[in-house]
Amino acid sequence: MRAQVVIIGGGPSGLLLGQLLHRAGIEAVVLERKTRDYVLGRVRAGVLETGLVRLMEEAGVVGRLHREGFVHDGTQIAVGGEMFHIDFKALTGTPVIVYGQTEVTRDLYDARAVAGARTEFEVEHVVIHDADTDRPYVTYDQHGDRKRIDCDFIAGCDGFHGVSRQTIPLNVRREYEKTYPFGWLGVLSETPPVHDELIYANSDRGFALCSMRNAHLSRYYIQCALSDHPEDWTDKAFWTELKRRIPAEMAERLETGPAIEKSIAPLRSFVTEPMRWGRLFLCGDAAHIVPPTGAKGLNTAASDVNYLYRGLVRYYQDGDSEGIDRYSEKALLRVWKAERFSWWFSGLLHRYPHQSAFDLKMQQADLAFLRDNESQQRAFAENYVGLPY
Ligand code: FAS
Ligand code: PHB
Repeated sequence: MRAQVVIIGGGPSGLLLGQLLHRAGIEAVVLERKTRDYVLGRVRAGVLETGLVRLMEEAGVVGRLHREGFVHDGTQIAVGGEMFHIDFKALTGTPVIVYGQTEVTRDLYDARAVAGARTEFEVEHVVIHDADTDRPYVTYDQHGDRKRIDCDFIAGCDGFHGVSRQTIPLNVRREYEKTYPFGWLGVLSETPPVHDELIYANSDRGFALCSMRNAHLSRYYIQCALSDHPEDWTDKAFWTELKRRIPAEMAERLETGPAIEKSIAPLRSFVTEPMRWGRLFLCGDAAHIVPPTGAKGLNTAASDVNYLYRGLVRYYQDGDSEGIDRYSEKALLRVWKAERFSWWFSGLLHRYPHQSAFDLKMQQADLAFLRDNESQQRAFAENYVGLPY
């Protein structure tokens, strides 16, 4: 079999790239390890930058997003029981959209099915061959049969644990990593959000985040020990701890309910360079990971897709390879800015083991500066709503 582009991974990166390429008349096959329902069962990101929304518009997949997504003009930052607001709209003219990654992925799968574009589920043992030649191909097993797809290009959209990054030889790859000494315990509950904006909280008991998916579905997180497991936390224990970390007024009005999903995500900053090797291009979590504090994971995957999509269109339509040749350089410029913001924002809000009294004073001064200084708030807002592509 042959395709112009093979996309490994049917998460948001792979599906968004596939849909954009399809609309440009470029044939791409998506290979996904799991089933559609398994992929949709993951609860992850919740905040979309307008850059991602514009790409979804270009992909022709924004009906539900515009109907059901919440436009947020700002966010709340809570410090030791007091809250202050950062007004994205006033500071940058740009809002963010709150719409779950699960729904983005669902919309993209539905669009792909309507377009009749090819997605192979439950593939195993994907191997990338000859990526450093002009005749690459991919082999994989599916329901006991070995299959092969010859192609022009391969997009590695298979996340942090995929095969794509590992295909790039160790003597070519440079990896940068920082792990964090805590995780996020997340709960999804069929309860109304506690506030109409997100609340990021720095409390002396640790970080907490109050988010949402819609008017009847809320998403909450608390910083937890890396040794914790979701089953260590009863719903009651979770709600009690969350209430202790958010302002009293919010704690009083918080509506609790059964957790319909409860999971722990470790936090990591990670980047691999380069994001291209021959005919193989890495996109999204396959190339980089951020702590979810700044809501940059999904959104930085989208900017990768933007650069790769436009580079491939230029190649196929104009025979001009400059876009794909500069892909890694351009994508990494924005990746590192998202890494910096996510690292900085995580340092501002979390309590670190062995934080000295001086470190705590620095954190509090940083928070006070953000509260009191308009230019610091503008810099925050510009990063949060999304730096330009
Ligand atoms: P994904 O990991 O989403 O998708 C990769 C796909 O490739 C998966 O469907 C996988 O099954 C498939 N795959 C893997 N190996 C394969 C192989 N060998 N062959 C075929 N297919 C293969 N970001 C935020 O902004 N906010 C958050 O709150 C947030 N929470 C997160 C919580 C968790 C537990 C995790 C892991 C990530 C979280 N993220 C969050 C980041 C997340 O949203 C990612 O940035 C986003 O999923 C990136 O999308 P993809 O690059 O498509 O990778
Ligand atoms: C979420 O709603 O899941 C969410 C929102 C903002 C973040 C992280 C996660 O920074």
